[in-house]
Amino acid sequence: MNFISILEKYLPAGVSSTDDKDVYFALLKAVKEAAHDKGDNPSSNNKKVYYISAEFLIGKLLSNNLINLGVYDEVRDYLANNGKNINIIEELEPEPSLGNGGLGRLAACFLDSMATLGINGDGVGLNYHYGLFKQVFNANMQVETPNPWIEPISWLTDTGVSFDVNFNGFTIKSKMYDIDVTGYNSGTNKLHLFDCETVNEEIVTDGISFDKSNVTENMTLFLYPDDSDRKGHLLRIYQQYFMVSNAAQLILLECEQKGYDINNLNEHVCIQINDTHPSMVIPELIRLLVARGIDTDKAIDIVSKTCAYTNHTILAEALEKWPLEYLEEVVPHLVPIIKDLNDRVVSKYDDADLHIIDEDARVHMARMDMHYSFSVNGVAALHTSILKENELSEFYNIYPDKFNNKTNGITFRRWLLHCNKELVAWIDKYGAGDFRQDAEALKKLISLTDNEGALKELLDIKQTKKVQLKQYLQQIGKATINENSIYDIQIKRLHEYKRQQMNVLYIIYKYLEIKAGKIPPTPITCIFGAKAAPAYIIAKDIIHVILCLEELIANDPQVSPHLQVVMVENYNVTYAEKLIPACDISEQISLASKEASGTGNMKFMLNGALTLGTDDGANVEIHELVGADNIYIFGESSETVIKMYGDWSYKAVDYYINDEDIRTWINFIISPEMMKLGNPSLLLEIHAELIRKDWFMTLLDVKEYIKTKERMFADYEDRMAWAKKLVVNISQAGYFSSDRTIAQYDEDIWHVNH
Ligand code: 26Q
Repeated sequence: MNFISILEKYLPAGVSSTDDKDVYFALLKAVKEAAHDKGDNPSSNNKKVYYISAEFLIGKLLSNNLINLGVYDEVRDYLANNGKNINIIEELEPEPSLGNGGLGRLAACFLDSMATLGINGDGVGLNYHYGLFKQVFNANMQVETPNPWIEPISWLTDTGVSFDVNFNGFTIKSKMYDIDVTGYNSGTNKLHLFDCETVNEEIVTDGISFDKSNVTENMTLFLYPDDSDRKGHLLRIYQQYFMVSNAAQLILLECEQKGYDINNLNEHVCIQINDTHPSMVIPELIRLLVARGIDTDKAIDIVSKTCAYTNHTILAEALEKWPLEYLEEVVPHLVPIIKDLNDRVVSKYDDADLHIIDEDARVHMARMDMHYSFSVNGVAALHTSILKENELSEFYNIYPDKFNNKTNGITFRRWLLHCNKELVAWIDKYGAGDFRQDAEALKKLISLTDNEGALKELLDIKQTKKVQLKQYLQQIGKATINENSIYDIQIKRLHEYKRQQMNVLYIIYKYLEIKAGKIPPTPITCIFGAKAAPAYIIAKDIIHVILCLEELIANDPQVSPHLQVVMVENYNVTYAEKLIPACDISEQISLASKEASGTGNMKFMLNGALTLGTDDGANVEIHELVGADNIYIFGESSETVIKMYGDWSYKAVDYYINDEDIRTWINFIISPEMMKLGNPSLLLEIHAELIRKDWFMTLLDVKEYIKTKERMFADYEDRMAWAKKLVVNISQAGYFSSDRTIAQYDEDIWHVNH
């Protein structure tokens, strides 16, 4: 049946006399029906991949699904002919916040690409009712509130599937909900989100507070609740085990239903472990196999051939290490298995860095993954080489064949077809429309660097997207920005290593320049979007400084025509879809060696923004692809940075003492004008942090950063030269399609279609 006929079934009163929200619900139901009608991706090779992840930052699903089903234009026109605007209807969909940032968004892009490539593969995660949190600003500070997203009619389908998950002396029954993952011109896959029967939304009081020890009621309320204390840590372990026990039981159930012999599990199943959050799937699956009569050695062997691990970070503090005592309290039945896994390692290797359980009785989850998986991958070339040579070198030495790189990617359905239809029309006009099937077809655009007409059109498209963003920010009452300014954008999780604080120092520098009468030729709008983890004090301080600067500058008539700061509230996927196409300058300024890959960098490049960045993560690969003339790279190299950590040679205070400019900028944070606007103790805290600690070496790179940014602004003035650089970036962006990434996962790791 054609899509409009399906839709009309759900609109008994006709579109024009149905209110917009009900039109949205009708569209949702029609999409679900069409997704079902398309059928599942077939199981070729009798093998299936399960992508287990604590985060799936899926964003709104309506438009994406309409695009993937190939009916977007038809639906838009049908609605328009009946007096409805698809953009307004899209806005009515609540966005789930089932992720923090890159890792969760990557998982969502991967689901889209797996479905598109016809790979039989599902996602498995948790159905957090309130997601991460919704960010609200109050008195220039972040306040966390719940982000409810599940409406009576939603993308979730209750499957009726339920498993018992046993904890220490009690059992929780799960409920499995599915979300359809509609591939682009292909079959449908599933995202399985597990919930618990006894979850109780009522226990949340006062923002995002709740009784952390009431596990039967709180299990699936929030993603990563405040883990600053013991109860928070225990809850994370409860959630993780709940996720992986359900995943393991589902996997075995599906194998049994298909009549597979679980002795050959690895021939039928590949489990991709997304960071260490699902690592307990290893001992859990061993436990379940042993319970089905397989002997322990064999069970360990099967599981090791079934699991593959992806590492997303080299920050030591983000590598999970759980005290054995916590595991004893939450999952005592896994402890003997983990100890056995460790004993096998200890009997083979003396090197304590290889042991799963360390001398302080902490369980290193990543080490368990590396010993008992067949594949270990990093997420960008530089990241993987740092893992091999530095962070995980002991493991690389014993398992060289397990290590491999899979440079991240993004789905072009959401990050081009959906968010930038104007640019798509331009790409089509110039003959690169094949990018829909083959992202590398964008390379055909390279000849346009000599086509003045095409270059002008590209600049016009950018202008259109800038105006659209301006209108949106105005409409929601956030800010009035100048569409004739340069849009300089940094949107990502708030973290010191990403160095939003360095961008802050630039703004202070520029503010003081303008005060001194040095007016930039084109005004500058600095846009930020970021959530800070609720217990991450310094990150919250940085948000505070940004918001205070926003207010200070907005109220300064001498500066505000030339410089504006806007920090958007509750930055999320939907916001990204509006910000990225409007951007001129993409800020990717992490301390070299610290950003595993980055994926925002790829989205900006694809949408015609130039990167201002360090040679870090996938920036390195962007740099190689576009060449030094088409990217703005600054800062110390990853080798130098790694060396400086090794010999403790970085001392922030020396920069503060020896460099008058740096001292001026940092002191501005606690200037009378800032102290009057902000909370003095928070401003003093971040001021002291930058001088005394600055663990991520802001002051090392700040001067070169400012110099490079100034060069970039000067280059912006030559509009045609700038447009040429945009063309080079867009034409080289094909490599960063997640279709390429997923094809590589399948060829090298999963072997589902290959
Ligand atoms: C760990 C322990 C305790 C509590 C929380 C965590 C935790 C939570 C979230 C650790 C890590 C994360 C998220 C990490 C993340 O988003 N990493 C990003 O992954 C992207 C996809 O590979 C990369 O592009 C980014 O470079 C990387 O930062």
